[in-house]
Amino acid sequence: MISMKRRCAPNGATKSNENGKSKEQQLDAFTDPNVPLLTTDQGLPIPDNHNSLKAGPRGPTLLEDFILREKITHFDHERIPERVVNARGSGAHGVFKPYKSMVQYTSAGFLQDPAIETPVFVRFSALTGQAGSADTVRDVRGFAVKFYTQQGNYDLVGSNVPVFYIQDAIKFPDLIHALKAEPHNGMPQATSAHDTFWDFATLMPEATHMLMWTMSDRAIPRSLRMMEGFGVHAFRFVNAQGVSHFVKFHWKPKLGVHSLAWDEAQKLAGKDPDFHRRDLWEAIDSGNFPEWELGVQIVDEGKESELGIDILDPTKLIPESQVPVQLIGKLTLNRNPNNFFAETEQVAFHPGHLVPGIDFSNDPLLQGRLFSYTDTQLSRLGGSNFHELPINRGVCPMHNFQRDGVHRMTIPNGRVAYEPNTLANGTEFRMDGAAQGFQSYPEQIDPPKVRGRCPSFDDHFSQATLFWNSQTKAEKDHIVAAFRFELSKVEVPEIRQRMVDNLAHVDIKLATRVSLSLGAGPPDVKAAAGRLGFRNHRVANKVESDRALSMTSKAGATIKTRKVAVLVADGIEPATFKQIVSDLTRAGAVCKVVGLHLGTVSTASGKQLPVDHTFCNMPSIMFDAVLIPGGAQSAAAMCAMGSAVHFVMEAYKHCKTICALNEGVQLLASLGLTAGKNTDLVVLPVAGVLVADARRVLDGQISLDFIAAIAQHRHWDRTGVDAVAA
Ligand code: HDE
Repeated sequence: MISMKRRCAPNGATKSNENGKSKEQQLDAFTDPNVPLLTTDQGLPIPDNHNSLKAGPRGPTLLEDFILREKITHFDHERIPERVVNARGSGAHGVFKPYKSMVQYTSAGFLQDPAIETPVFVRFSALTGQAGSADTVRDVRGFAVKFYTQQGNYDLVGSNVPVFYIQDAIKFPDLIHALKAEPHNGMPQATSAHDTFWDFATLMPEATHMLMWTMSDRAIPRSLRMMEGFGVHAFRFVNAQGVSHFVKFHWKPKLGVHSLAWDEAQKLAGKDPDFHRRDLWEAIDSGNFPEWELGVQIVDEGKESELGIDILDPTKLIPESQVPVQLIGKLTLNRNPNNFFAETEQVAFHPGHLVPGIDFSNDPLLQGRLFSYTDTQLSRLGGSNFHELPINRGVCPMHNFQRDGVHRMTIPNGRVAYEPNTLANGTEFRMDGAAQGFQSYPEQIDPPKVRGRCPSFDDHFSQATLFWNSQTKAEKDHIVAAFRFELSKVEVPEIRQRMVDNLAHVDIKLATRVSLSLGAGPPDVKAAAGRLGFRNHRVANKVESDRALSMTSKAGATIKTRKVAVLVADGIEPATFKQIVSDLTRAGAVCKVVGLHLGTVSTASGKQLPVDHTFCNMPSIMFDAVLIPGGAQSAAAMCAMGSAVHFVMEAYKHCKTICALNEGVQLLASLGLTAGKNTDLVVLPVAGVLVADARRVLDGQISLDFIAAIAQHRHWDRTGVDAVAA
């Protein structure tokens, strides 16, 4: 039996630098060799791929044209059902390496030794929309990682929000039906801003904590590379001695956690629906490999009751200030897929793909997921052999007597497809309850059978309040604005009122601010508490606020891969900006010259400067910062160009860093940021708006200031942005 003969070290770990390569080599064997010749599926060379077989040059096409029929038939069946949730996604290959051995806590082979490099495939996704929906919609993002370990595939199928909307799997179909496009008219696409979602969410107060997250900027990430990931549920680490600890998983991005502005996200959905996919692809393609550190919060078995929450409740998190996150390894995405369909679309994750040393908790949401993920592949990938698709194959030997089924690819040997047997290779495999392979944690369970929920799940608001208390002023403003936006799309006033009343249990100021723009009545705590389904046995939070819940605590301080637009027109003065561009590039930013048209612009000294993009095809929403160089003629020309003025106003509105040099400051006049005229122009001090004359450019100070300002990502506390008409 192959399973008895695996050539791997105890724990299944093979110490070799080749581990990381093993998946790549395996995929190579399945990759199209690009034969320079067109053939049929059977390998018959095709004589002519432009003309079908006809009865005469002007006659009807013949049914016997098997080449035409084969091609059209294959085309007719190109589509498979998209994922029922998380349909919109982007993937990449990479590797994971632990920083240290976790042997104290888990026997998982891939976490035993820093020398072990495990290949991974990661798929990021958005929960709500269809496969063709826009990337930048307000939504929770999926963060699914498949580790191809020497003990089998381990899938960590998480998201960028540490909690979920519901507590029990039985409500998942209801949640998704309420969230997705409404069934009668198929609208709206990829957004929760409609009646059915808020109808459901307001009747399910347990959703309130996650609503706070999805109404926050976490739900509109600047980049998939700049968001945290969470395993959400409590899992178990189990060591070789059988000792179990609860564990919550985190992914911490090396680039910091950053978001878009809501107005920007909505515009991007139209101007570049592939914004996140493109950003991930381009970063990997240019060698800027995204990295995350794997973090764990470990809780001793038996001590979970001291947390003040029920660790099995997926609507709760463990504050990092209560149980610090230990960083235990690093994930690097270093290769784009060769083929979107074969890899990103056909990859099949499953929270039940475990390795020895990692086990489940009894979280009732997780328990339901354990059924769903294999079941859904039967219709999505067409049968029970989806594990044989190249992207889903493990890199260690696999053997069992599961047999046949649609699209079986492996060819089993011999007459034996059962166990125990003596007819195969003479070895009888019989290990009832033996101590090898995966061992389920032998948790003591002696329960009555109940269809119900534990009262310890009845606290629905305390962590929503904790989240609110942990936000900065700007973050709170954005949450209020998001609630107002979403609820203003809700047509039934009673639903809007219900949400306002529920929010009163989170924070009365929040509820009042939301109610004001909705024409709703004042928040009514009692009305909310009187409604069916309302269960609030509020517990006191162990911490009042937690800095880790605010994105500002995770900003990072790098400008690597940040995009900077250099605005140009004829008459531009290159001497003023070339040094800055080279300083920014050295710091890792990507600078692009943007003008009215492609081709070149003439500089003040009559040279030609190539233009990368136009104001139209790469508007400000596709950049992180703007540089307006000097040059009297170019500044005057851009001031007269609506598209250039709009570019600057929009970047300003979205709180981006803007740096204007010499005469370039004239472009800030349209923002009302200046006083005086021409040479006497004075720019009023505003967060993230930098101006410089030739002297400051030469001494290099402006480059340093510009880099520091871009590294802050956005200047969210910039005042008066609502007054900007862009
Ligand atoms: Fe999923 N989920 N889910 N989910 N989920 C799927 O599996 C499901 C849940 C998550 O990139 C489906 O292969 C149920 C929580 C991600 O391919 C499906 C329940 C979290 C992905 C399914 C949940 C997730 C999925 C659809 C409640 C965050 C995309 C296609 C009991 C921790 C994986 C598929 C990828 C995908 C079911 C709840 C994350 C239908 C029944 C909570 C990231 O099986």
